[in-house]
Amino acid sequence: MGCPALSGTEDSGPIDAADPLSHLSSWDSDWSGLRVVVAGIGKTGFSIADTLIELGARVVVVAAAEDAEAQQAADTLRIVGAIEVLLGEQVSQQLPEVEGQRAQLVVTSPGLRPSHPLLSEAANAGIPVWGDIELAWRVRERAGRKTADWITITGTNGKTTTTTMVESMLQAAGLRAIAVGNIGTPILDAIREPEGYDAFAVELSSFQLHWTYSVSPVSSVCLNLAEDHVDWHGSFAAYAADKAKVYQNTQRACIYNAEQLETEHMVEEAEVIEGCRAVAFTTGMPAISMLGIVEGLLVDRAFIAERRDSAAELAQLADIGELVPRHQVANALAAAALVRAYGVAASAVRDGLRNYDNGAHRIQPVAQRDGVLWVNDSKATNPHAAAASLAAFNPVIWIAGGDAKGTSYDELVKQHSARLKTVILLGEDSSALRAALARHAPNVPVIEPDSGETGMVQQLAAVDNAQPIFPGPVLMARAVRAAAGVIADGDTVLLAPAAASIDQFSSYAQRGEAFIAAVTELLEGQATTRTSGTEGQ
Ligand code: UMA
Repeated sequence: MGCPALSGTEDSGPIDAADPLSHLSSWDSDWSGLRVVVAGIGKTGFSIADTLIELGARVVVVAAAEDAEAQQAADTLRIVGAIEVLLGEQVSQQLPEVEGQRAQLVVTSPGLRPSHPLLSEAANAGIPVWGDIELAWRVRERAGRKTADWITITGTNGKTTTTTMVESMLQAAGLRAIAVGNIGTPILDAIREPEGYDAFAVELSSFQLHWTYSVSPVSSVCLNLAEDHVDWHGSFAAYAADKAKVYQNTQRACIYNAEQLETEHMVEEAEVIEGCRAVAFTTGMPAISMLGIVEGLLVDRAFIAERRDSAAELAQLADIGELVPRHQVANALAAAALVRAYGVAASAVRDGLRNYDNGAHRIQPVAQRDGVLWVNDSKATNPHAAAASLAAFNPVIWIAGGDAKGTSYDELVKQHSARLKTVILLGEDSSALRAALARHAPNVPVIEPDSGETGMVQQLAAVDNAQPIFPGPVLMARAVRAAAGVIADGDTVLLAPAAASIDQFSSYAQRGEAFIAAVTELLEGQATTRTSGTEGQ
């Protein structure tokens, strides 16, 4: 492990071939004059550039985006001291010089693929490439400030839930803690908070893990592994290898999923700090060194002295919430294991679960009427996430489809075909899902809501540049009406797209809101029709 070797650097001091910038290991290291290119000017890129400028580095920012938001961020960075900010698709394809010289470091946003021309150019020139997480690890220590401990969380699904649960448990233990990373708050923003934190619950995407090298968390987990983001990583094996990096250098406990052997193998292969333990979570009865479920209780057989023949009660299943699918129990156990490794008391695990707010768009019951349950799982942006919510209901009218990100639907459809009553397709190109349905669920009716008017909606969007109009909400209303045409007592109408939203919506949140609005309108409309019908009789 380590950064690519840097050839021909003019850095002073001894050069470690594996990490030529190893002397940059705290906020108080000498960052002044370091020539850095920052790639991307979204949330992450801005936080990277802003931090490096504060540290005295010479920073050039480059990004493909040219919209108003990017321009505004560029203006701000120029004012605070960026040497140059270069925006535009073409200019973003090359590695710029910094004040006429080659950069000594590139710090990239997670959205850029490793094969991106700018990053390939850096790698070929032997310039180290870090992500914001690596930079954050290097600057986490600062004289006169509290240094936060890190608990790191990755996995194909359940990251956000588990990260939020960890945050809630840490806070219940009286610690100043915050959820950061892929969840939405760049970690560098939290690091620069003047008051400092005791601990970070760090959600890490595979993109972010790809560019980390020296992070050393107190405890870490890869919750599960299924095919996702193959287009970014190039292959499933490369994706899995990046996910496995979450365990590197873990100090106290690598937490793995006893029901997914791949995660155990990752722990076996990881280089960890001496004394670090491997601890599993299971939704079944726990063996020694595991957390699991016994008679409706979440129990710990890992972080107690008497673990050979007893278990400590942490919480009741009801503490997690009302509608508790199995994967949610797994997330709660993983979160509990992560914080127990950190020394959090059992009562804080329970209080953290009770306080935890199961955010919107994750298997969110929207309405129940005439024996039909309407459920919003817009957050299910890949087949593995959709499998978890499909498994919770039967029979299902399934609203699915969107940007498939190059993944395959065969396994998902094969596994759940028996519970499908009707499938309603969303998405600009639903061919992959349609083909999988034809192969593995040929008798299940497939409805494709008429997309005739969306061309017009898109044209409108082109005219009104300031306010992009997405065709998704119009199509969602049609999908919901189509579902209403086939429902019967006992059915669940489930929005679990198994795909990203960006082809037709601004975000998964907008997709979920559109579903809720369409269901509400439908049911309120029905109520009005019924009332007026009764009046007329
Ligand atoms: N850019 C380029 N060239 C490219 C791609 C992007 O120049 O080829 C530039 C864009 O012009 C723009 C910037 O990069 O200026 C955007 O950077 P970004 O795509 O990395 O997005 P950020 O706004 O920095 O948000 C990122 C995460 N986004 C991605 O990983 C794609 C956010 O996760 C995260 O919340 C945020 O950092 C804070 O840490 C989002 C996500 O979709 C929610 N994550 C994926 C997932 O969860 O599945 C991985």
